[in-house]
Amino acid sequence: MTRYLGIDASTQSMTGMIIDVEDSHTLAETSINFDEHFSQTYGVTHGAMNYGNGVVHSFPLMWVEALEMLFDSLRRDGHDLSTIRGISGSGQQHGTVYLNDRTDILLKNLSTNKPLHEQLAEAFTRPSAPVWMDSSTSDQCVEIERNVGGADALVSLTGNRIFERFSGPQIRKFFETDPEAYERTAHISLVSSFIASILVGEVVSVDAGDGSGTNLMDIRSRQWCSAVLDATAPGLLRKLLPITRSDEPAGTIHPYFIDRHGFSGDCRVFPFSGDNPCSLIGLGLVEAGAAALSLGTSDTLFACTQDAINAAPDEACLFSSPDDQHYMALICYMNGGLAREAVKDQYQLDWTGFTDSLVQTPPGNRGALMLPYFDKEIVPHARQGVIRSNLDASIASDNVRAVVEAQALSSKLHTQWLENSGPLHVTGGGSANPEILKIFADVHNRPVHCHPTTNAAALGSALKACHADRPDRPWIDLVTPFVSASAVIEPDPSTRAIYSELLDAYQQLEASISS
Ligand code: XUL
Repeated sequence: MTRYLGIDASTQSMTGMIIDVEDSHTLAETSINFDEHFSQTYGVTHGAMNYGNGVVHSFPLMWVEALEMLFDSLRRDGHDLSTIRGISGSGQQHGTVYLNDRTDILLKNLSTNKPLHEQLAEAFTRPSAPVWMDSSTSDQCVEIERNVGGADALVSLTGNRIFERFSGPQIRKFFETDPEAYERTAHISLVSSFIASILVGEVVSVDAGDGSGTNLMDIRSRQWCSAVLDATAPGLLRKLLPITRSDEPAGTIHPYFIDRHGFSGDCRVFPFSGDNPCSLIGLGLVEAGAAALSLGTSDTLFACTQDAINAAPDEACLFSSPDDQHYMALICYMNGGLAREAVKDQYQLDWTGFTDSLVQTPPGNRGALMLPYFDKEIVPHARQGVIRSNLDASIASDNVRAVVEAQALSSKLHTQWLENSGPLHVTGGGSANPEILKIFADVHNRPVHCHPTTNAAALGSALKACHADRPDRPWIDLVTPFVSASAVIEPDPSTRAIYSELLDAYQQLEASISS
């Protein structure tokens, strides 16, 4: 058996990808969209529930239902799950799942008589899970930083400044607002390790890739950092399992999945990681230097680095790579896919109309600019509110170009410290649109490499499962046949001066609101 399954539990959908590493072939790629299936039952929009004041949660039981639907869908499409040798996966980063002391027994005793979500309904001390879009923890960020001895102390320990969406501040908020439920919480999982736990039938560890998105992990030792745990919430170490190596099996698949979905009893589950760390692998960034752009619900720009970078600006994050050797430096935008969609909806366009607008408008938009803060922004840290400069709000096409150019200009402006000039590898739903990519290629003045799949996180997960199963095979040999560019978009030299001028104007506009 040479087949591996990668599962990506992302913000808006759950995707499964089956690869065969013998002939380097993708056999299946299927997604379950949360809004399509669960907007009625869980009330989600874009996969989450926005409660206002920066509070954004999603529902672990919804992910459980989606997981089963995914397996049903793969089987309906004719895929024999008994041929899968190993599974790994990824989850939207930073989200936390709060489990009570009955969870171990519920997971262990899963029975095929009932669907999973009914059996796990009593497993939570909190029915919803704060996700990466939650920005309601500013007070907790200040408190944790102060408790640790300041921002610099936290960076030197964890590699990261404190971020509202990171798990540490979210956990502290839960402890402060519902101490009784926090006390009853036996385990805190991340989205990634929660899905892996269900497959194995016991609560399993997070890997260092996702552990680094918690503000709780020592970035060098790749283990929990007791000084930060103590600064965050009491008794936290007991609720977190030790961080695991990526190639350490989490366990074999629980008999529930053998009986109900036809998996083989030999199928092993390997640690899941974050969606961005898995995309790093799925785009082939297993050697230092290469950089990538993910145009998903969030937009992220990241690079594989040899060392833990210390010179990064405050807004940058540093994660461990799931290869357990390298690191990844990353910036993350709140106003990515949802900002593009907001403009599309505001002007009552469909995606074809959105793309036509990009075709009809000139590079540089005649100097029109937008700061597309449809929601509070992370890079730079800015409050909600769309700002237009020389941009007529009544002209749909100009606003479409303005949102995409703003995203490209901002990602150029805020990654100059990366000193990275090679091609940009792209993934995420937005990367299926060549007109969007053209703007990124021109603004960054570097080629954009498109990949055969826009689901690099799921592909990276499947590749991770294979590597953990056969650790003797070098990463580069494993990933190369899966990641060769399917198209290359070269920058248009005639736009260079236009975008260089526009970048200065964008920088000034951004600076004018940050004071
Ligand atoms: C990264 C981040 C998002 C989520 C959702 O720091 O918050 O990219 O991982 O994809």
